[in-house]
Amino acid sequence: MPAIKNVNVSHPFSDQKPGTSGLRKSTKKFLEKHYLEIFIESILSSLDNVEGSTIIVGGDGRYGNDNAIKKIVQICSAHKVGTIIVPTRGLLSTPAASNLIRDYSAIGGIILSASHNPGGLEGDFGVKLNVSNGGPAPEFVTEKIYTYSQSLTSYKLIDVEIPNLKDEGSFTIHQTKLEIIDGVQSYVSLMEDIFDFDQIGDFLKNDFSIVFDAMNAVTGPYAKRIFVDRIGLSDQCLLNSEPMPDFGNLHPDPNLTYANKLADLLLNKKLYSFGAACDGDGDRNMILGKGCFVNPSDSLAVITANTGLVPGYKKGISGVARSMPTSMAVDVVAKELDIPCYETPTGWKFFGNLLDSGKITICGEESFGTGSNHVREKDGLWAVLFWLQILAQKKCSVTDLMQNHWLHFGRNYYTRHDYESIPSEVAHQIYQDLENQLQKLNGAHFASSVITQADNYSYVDPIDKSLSDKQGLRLVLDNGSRIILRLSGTGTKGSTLRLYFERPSKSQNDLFLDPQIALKDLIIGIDHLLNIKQLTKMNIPTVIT
Ligand code: VG1
Ligand code: CO
Repeated sequence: MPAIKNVNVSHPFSDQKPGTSGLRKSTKKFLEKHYLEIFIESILSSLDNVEGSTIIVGGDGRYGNDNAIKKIVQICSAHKVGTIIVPTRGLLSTPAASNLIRDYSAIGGIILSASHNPGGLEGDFGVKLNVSNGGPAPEFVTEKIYTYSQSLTSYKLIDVEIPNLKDEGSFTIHQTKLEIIDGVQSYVSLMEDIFDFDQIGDFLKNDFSIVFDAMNAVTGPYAKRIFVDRIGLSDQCLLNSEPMPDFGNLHPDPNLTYANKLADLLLNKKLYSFGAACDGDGDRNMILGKGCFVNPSDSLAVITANTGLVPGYKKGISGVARSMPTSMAVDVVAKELDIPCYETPTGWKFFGNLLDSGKITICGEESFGTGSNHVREKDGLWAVLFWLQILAQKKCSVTDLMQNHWLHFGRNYYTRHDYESIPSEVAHQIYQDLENQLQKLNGAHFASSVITQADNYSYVDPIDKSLSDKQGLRLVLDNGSRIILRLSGTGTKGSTLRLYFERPSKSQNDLFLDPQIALKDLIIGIDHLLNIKQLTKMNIPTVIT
């Protein structure tokens, strides 16, 4: 039997603090000697009951995926993990990982992904840890990992060759069983349990054309299995469906800027009735109709309003939750449905306790993320299927569905402006400036209204009572409008400033404006207050959602 090898490292790492969703760094940083290994050792040191346990390992296929998986298998076997489950080709979307963790009663999963960040040698790499409920590790766990990483000066591994990950098979490494499985099947079965594929198929084959863009990232194989093999559409409905280490140079962030080719097909050329895209690791989704972009906050509201049309939710939903910067469109729906609506900080980890305790069934974020209690992650393809099921039931277009929703519930105009990768000093200066002004802004006139609340958002988890403070600066106006300012916790270059604007519609005559026009006063007002354009030297944000 191969011996356990101890590897000493000359100095620990000081920069392995996980952000909003895992540890994200440039690919080159992760290739530095011992960098990945120390982080994995820190993860295993932080988890309880590692010996004899089951752990799921996979990633979104970006550069470094296979090598990282093999290293992790070597380190896990040195820690006497009982079983390691790896999907073929090492390809595993974040929601599918969440599902496998739950299916196999694993103590957790290690997902290799920097999500929507570009990949390749010049791009980013990342490691996310999900725990036994299938959800992202809560803050007290990530803090523990960070603490270990700052002091660890050695790690252990079993130095044997790991089989290639192409084919299914069962292997023994030291005392550990390595199972290479079909990673797609169990996720597809879960989707079949929730949705009526036959009804969706009949609808799509009758003159309702769809296109799905996997952005050369992880969702390609899942989408092929669902839409082509199972529902029976031609593979022409799939774009960029082969996962590539550099995502074919695409930036796998499904928004109007980075998924612009898809947006052009739907919004300008109007070639399809429905279009959708997912991000690198398959947890985000963008929904488009012919000539119609669905804002993710509206998507959450529409999904919540229509759960009765989806077999998996026919029995009813217990409640909903949204992240604080997400628009309050879903709050309006929850009120009518007479179910509770929770507000959490940004990041899926904050939904975990609410889902586990049964307080909510559906949740979502403005950042193209929606999900439910079927797993403990946001789920891109689930959201796409949800939309298709609603449309198949109602037999209507995306535009009609959206317009009817607003006519019934009113509209929360919404936009997010991102200033990406700006110098950190500038981002912090702008943030600090607003934070310093909070007190005096309370009660001040702003954009033809009055600020009734100006604070830095803090959250007490209703279940475990843990406190998360400094979660975003927020201005709430008398007329229900909100402006929020946050610094991103997922970027790897400089800092990214996110500004969120929202205003509820005033009447039935105020439903169909361009959001940039409807929110103009707020956008101009905050620029006057903080001088963003001048300080960032940018006339327009990098990304407008
Ligand atoms: C962003 C989004 C947040 C999301 C996170 C992870 O974080 O705003 O809503 O949960 O990405 O998504 P930030 O800190 O950059 O704003 V993913 O698709 O990277 O797992
Ligand atoms: Co993602």
